[in-house]
Amino acid sequence: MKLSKKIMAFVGAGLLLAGSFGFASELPLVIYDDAVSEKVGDGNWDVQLWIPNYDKDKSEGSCSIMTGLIGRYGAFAFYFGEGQLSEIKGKKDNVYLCFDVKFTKKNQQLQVRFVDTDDGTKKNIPWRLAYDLKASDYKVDEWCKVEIPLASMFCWGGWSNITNTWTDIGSNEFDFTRVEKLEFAAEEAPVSSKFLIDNIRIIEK
Ligand SMILES: [Ca+2]
Repeated sequence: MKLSKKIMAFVGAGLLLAGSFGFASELPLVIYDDAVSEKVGDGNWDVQLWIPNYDKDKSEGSCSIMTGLIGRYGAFAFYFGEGQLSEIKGKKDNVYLCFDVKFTKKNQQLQVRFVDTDDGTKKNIPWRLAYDLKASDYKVDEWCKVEIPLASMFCWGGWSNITNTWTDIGSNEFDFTRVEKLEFAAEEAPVSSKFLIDNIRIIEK
């Protein structure tokens, strides 16, 4: 797992300040506009392309992210502090994950998902709340606005990196009081080409 300096500092702060690190973010929460927000950390693994794109090709502002070349199960992710998304619990029906994306190939596909914390116990399984993002559902080679109602995302289980076990889920047990990260993961297949993403945020309507 390749972590940026920012996320390393973030993890360190989380360890050092455990107990005082839990803060809730007001909505809307900007995760990325022209840079990754100071309110979140970021990291990626098995992602060969992840660069700021300052040329004209962005959906707004001065910069977007050019990414891609992601191996199967590779992902880029944005990390939250303990309890940072707890405000969403109870009003999920009015909350949306939004971003702008420009695909370059019709076969590009990612799973976008919130992932809960993992402590290796059955009490805190890292449930995934997911949406399958497929270029085939959008136009290619132009910026598209994606707006995902959190109520439409599906909870399909959890993989623990501590116990190396998968747990199926029968009902929606995803817990917004302990979200660790938002991942863009090559779950079904590698993404062997580039694409652009911008303006990632969580909003309330
Ligand atoms: Ca931008």
